[in-house]
Amino acid sequence: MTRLSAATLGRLAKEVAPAYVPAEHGIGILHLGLGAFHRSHQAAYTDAALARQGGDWRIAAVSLRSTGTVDALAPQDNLFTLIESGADGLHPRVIGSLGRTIAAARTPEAVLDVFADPAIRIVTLTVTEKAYGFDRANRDCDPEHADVAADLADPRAPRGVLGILTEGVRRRRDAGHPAPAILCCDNLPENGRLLRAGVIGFARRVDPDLADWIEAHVAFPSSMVDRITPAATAETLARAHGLTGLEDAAAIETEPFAQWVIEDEFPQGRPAWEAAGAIFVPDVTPYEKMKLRMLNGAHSLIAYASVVAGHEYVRDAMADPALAALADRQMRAVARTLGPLRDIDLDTYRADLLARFANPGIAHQTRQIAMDGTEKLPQRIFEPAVEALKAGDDPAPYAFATAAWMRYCLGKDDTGAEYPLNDPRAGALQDAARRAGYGAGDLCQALMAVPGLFPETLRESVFRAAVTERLASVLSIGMAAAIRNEARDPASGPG
Ligand code: CS2
Repeated sequence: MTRLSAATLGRLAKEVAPAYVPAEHGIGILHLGLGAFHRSHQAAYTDAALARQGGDWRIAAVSLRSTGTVDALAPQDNLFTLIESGADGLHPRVIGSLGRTIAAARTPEAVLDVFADPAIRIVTLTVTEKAYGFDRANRDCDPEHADVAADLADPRAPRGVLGILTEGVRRRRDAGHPAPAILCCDNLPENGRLLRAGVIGFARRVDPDLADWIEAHVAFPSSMVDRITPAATAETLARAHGLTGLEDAAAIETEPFAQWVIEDEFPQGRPAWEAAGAIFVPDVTPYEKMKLRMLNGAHSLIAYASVVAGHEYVRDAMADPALAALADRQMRAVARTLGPLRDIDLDTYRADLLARFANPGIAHQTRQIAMDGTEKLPQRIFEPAVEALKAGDDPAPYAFATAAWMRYCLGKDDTGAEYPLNDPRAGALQDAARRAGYGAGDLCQALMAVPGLFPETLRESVFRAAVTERLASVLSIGMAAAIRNEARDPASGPG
């Protein structure tokens, strides 16, 4: 078998190979978090930008924890196949924008060396919500987060995200180089502003002058990112081989749809990401809210209901008309919490989301989406729920999603099969669930009492009663039947 590499690129069909010579372009971006999503999204946008406008904008991508992806990419000159899977079949494309990959666990110093290189003009991040160590309520870093604590104790040899950003920027400042723009691409509300606050909070604790310098000199544009990208499987790799004729240990599959809305604050320039359709706006917040509440909010509902009811993939969940109706109902409800958006019709956006979730070519595991609920639910479910309650809107959709998550926290599906609770606060959730047992009122109360998770308004009687009622139903008749009942209830049906 012949493996994908710079030397074998010539064997690819013209429309599959990069439309530029990757090695002719220098590195201008440092990326933290070399997961499938980075490769299907920012790497693909940058690839299109290089093809369209050239420039020294290839990416040095860092895997913070694992080494597998770096090892898979190394023999391939960091080339990989991106398969777009949609209604009109499979479309492979080889992405040439990764110029270098680094496994931070093996060579942490290499990350800081690249950071300090003045050729790096942008640092991007997809590290997942929980990796940062934010104290979101106080717009600060959380000194008790394991990485933050370790890096505060040893700030010159950081291993966590805020520590690396702070130390990287310090080295740039001390060398007299301008700071790079730092672009957060994780699903967090006002992600740029939050990251800015986290980095400044961290820097303030280790070097107050540096904190002032960051405040004055570093741009943290916010961005909304979107592309549904499941983790790659053995089939993905086999499919890539079949489609391109070259073996690829780092292939990934994604949907045809992609969206990137970015605040255009790049003092040292940026790739022509608009070549692949990125939109530049002065304020990303309304787009972010739309995406987090409609797409991710519905995803979370589907994930918790599905893990308990036994749907492995989102597309299976969408084949259950009652669950699809509840996802639709929730999206209609959250749409009422959003203001108007230029160029976006929310009804079309919602219909497109339902079709994207049902895409038969995408095997997106509901367990993957169910991970880290305590980091995701606040912006996806709780914030819009608070706004809906204030506006006198029906709390039912939010209450059902919350009840589904609470039922999921019991760690056992409706057949009794156990699964691990994958959440940074799994310990607290398990304790609460264990203490409360299977009584709906007690379970609801115990999970609502987990510190800092539920906003006060939701812990009060109206919402709590709405959640308890649904949780009681899920616990007594099982998730599948409770979904059917909920979808039938005319008082809370699609409006
Ligand atoms: C998902 C997201 O895992 C999750 O929580 O909701 O990863 C989702 O697939 C992406 O945000 C889509 O852009």
